[in-house]
Amino acid sequence: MSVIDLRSDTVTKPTSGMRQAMAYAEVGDDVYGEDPTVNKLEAMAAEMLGKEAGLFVPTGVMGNQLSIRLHTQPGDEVIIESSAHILRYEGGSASSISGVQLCPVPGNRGLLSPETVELAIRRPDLHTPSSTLLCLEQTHNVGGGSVYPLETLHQLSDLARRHGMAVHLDGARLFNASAQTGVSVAEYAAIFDTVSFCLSKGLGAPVGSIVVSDDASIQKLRRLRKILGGGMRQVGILAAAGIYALEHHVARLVEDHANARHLAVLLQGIVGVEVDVKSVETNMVMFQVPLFPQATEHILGQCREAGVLLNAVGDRSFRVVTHLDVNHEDMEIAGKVFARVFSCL
Ligand code: TLP
Repeated sequence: MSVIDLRSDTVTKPTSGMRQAMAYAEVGDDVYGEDPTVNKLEAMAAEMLGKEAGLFVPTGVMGNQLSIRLHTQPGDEVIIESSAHILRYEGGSASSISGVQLCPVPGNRGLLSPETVELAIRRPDLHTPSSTLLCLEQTHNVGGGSVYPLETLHQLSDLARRHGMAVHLDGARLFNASAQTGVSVAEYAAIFDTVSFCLSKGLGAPVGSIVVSDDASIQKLRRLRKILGGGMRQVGILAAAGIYALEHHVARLVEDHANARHLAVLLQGIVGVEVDVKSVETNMVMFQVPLFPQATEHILGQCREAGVLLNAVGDRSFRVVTHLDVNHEDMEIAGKVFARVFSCL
């Protein structure tokens, strides 16, 4: 039985075209700056996002954490939405690596408003930490792939700058946002000092993220990456996958969004399933089955046995994510599996 893996868009496997590109990549020692394929990917990403330079890093976590380290001093406070990936899923690394504390601000589907951020920004005071960085997430993972309107991003960034703060974007899925709104990734990136985005999610590369910024910041980030053990050698083999992803897998993201919407509509037709179809903006669907008699683990097990993998995000609350390795027909099959599993409702 073939498995339909909807746990995350991180699960995709490289296509044969991508593997070919990896196999024939020109390589060199990237710590010496001599890997032509890495250099090409970094330049390409910087150009696409309209920034001076880019840095290839192994993971989205590293992209975020290097950026936090760049913008802060130990004891500073970082303002962040309370369900942000940096806060929930990065192992507390902002405090262990940068010695900062995170100030969680509640958002609506993960999206912050300027009014609530304004209240959270510390005013200069002997007693308090300094608010030096605002981190935003686009699209927002726990928010269900939600997308900030461009206007709100401008307002938040203007506000932060008025208070002398830097602004970082965890843009793990920035290309999904752009595919949904038609706003270019460069227009989004222009609002931020640093932007990290992932090649290994919707874009389908096996590994890698990029941080883009100005030349001076990327130089500092390159050193910080080395310090944290992220200086890689003949890594053009991986960068080639990233280049392939940027060349071949950006335009198709709208298909993932259509598949997610389709699955949400199928879920909506199942008695006892709570899903807000309107809130499905990109490649994620969040749904709940609050009255299901058995526990979350049981539901996951039932779906797994029927060949569908998904993740729980809370009690009887689930996330499904569409990506390169699933298609419209898989949505139909998954919809039928969910209907069967939840048929006792
Ligand atoms: N998200 C993963 C899990 O870690 C939850 C997923 O399956 O969605 N920023 C955002 C918004 C992310 O969603 C993720 C990964 C990261 C950063 C970290 O990326 P990696 O896994 O490459 O370190």
